[in-house]
Amino acid sequence: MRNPNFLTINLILLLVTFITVYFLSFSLYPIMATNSLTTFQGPIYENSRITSTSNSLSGSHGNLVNDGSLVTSNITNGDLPSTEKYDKIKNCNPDTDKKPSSIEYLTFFNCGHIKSSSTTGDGNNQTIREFTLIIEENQSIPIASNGLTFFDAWTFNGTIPGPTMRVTEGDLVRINVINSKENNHTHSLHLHSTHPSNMDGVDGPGGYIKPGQNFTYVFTAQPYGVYPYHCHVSPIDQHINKGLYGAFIIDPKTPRQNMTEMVMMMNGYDLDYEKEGIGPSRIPTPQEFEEDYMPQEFEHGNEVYTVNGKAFDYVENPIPINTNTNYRIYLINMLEFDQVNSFHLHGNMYKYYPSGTFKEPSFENDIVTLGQGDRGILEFDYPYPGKYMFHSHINEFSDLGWMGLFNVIE
Ligand SMILES: [Cu+2]
Repeated sequence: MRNPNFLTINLILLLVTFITVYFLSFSLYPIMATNSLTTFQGPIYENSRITSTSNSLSGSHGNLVNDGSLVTSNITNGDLPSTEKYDKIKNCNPDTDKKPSSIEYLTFFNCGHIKSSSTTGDGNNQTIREFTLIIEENQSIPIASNGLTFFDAWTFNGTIPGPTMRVTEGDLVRINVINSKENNHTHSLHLHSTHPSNMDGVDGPGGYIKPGQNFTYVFTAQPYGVYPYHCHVSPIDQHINKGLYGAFIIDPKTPRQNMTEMVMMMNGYDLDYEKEGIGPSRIPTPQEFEEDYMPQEFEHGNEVYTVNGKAFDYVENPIPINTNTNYRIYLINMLEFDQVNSFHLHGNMYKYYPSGTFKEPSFENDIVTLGQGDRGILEFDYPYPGKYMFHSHINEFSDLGWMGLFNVIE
């Protein structure tokens, strides 16, 4: 006969297991429900018929800087604006197919198509934003006001830099990247910010979009800040040098102080990338010298430096701004082949927020030096009218195009 204690212990164990499973199923339910909203839709591996954007460049260099006063913002913590109201505050441009000129690019924010709102597990609404990026090779892009053209450029939606995508922290973002079937190279979209590995544009299907294929990157936007995006297919420096990059802004749920905003992306062009050969990387060791071995590496260098893609454009078209008015610049450095770049403002100081991920400025200065991919937010207002330069404080870069002017009007 079996020990009755043994039976009792078994019964108790069975009861404890049952109770645990029962309560676990309830506690996991909201998590599962939330995850279903961010479930990856999966790539669409079919030859998409690409309809190229037919909007021509407007060529308008008129009144381009928004006065930032479309909507009066009196928002405090806990009083969040509606998606529609916030998009107006952000100066979102409804014409998401438009290819802005480098002048228009300053204030051209693409906030995507809002599909619908979903309710998350915590009962809050989640805004869903959809973007389409079409990669095209063999593009001719004007890169200086003297008519200099970058032939065989590669673009996101036909411009260098690509469109400035703008979302709010917590939004569900879907970016469909289409690699045009006329292209000859594999590409990807690598976004900075926080997201799952399979949405990083490096590993898996999202890291290798072949010509004629597309991939939809899906993630919840976090944390707020200013970020670069770029293609991450090797050789990465070539895919970036060709033009595959742009700005990505995640706005905080509680809006920053309302002011006129601009994007400035610092870049460069190595126009003879293909022709550049190998050069000595270091002095050979005595043994290498004896063996007639010369250590070598590829060397590349930029011939043109710009902010927003076109050399000297803001010298010939100074940016009109007003005295005693607040301005904000989202600044990103996407310069390849040079270790650093910088932004120097004349006749003024600015508050600087590294990466834009904190609401208090880290310092006040008239120069900031950035490495490749680094970025931040500048805020300033001018007390005195007149023309003021802004440029790289590396004079080689400013002489080769990275220079502009603010025309401050009383
Ligand atoms: Cu690429």
